[in-house]
Amino acid sequence: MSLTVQDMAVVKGLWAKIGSKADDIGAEALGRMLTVYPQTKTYFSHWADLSPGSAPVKKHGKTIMGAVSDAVAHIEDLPGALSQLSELHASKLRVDPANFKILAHNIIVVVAMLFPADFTPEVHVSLDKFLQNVAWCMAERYR
Ligand code: HNI
Repeated sequence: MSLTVQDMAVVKGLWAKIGSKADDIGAEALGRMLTVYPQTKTYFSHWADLSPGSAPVKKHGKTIMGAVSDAVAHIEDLPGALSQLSELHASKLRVDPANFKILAHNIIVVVAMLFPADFTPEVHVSLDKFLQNVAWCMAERYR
C-alpha cells in the first residue's frame, strides 16, 4: 500500500522525536530478530557474538537504522533511496527477502515498547505502512 502525504508527515514527525535514539532501536530490534527468529542468525555466523546487547549486534543495529533514517529523509522516493542496498542484499549478501518483513516487525515492536506515548494508533498505521514499503523496496532488486 503506497504512503499518503499524511503517512509521510506522520513518520517524519515521529522521526523528529525518536530519530536520535535510532541506534538503541536498531540494536534492540536486531537482537530480538536474532533471538526470536533464529533462522536469521545464518547470515551473521561470521560474528563473534550474536546475543542481544553484544558489540556486533549494537554496531549493526546502528548501521541498519542509519539506512532507515536515510529512508525517512527520502520518504518521497523510497525505491531510489534503497535501490543500492537492495542490490547488495540480493546479489552479494543473498538475504531471503522474507526476512525484511521480519526485521520491520521487530522495529515496530521496539518503537512501541520504547516510546509508548508517541505510539498512537495514527503513528502505528503510518509507521507500519512505511516499514512495509521499506521491506518491499529492499526486495525490489531481486526481480
Ligand atoms: Ni542488512 C548489511 C541495511 C535487513 C543481513 N544491511 C547491511 C548494511 C546496511 C543494511 C546499511 C551495510 C551495507 C554496507 O556494508 O554497505 N538491512 C538493512 C536494512 C534492512 C536490512 C535497511 C531492512 C530494513 N539485512 C537485513 C536482514 C538481514 C540482513 C533482514 C538478514 C536476516 N545486512 C545483512 C548482512 C549484512 C548486512 C548479513 C552484512 C553484515 C556484516 O557484518 O557483514
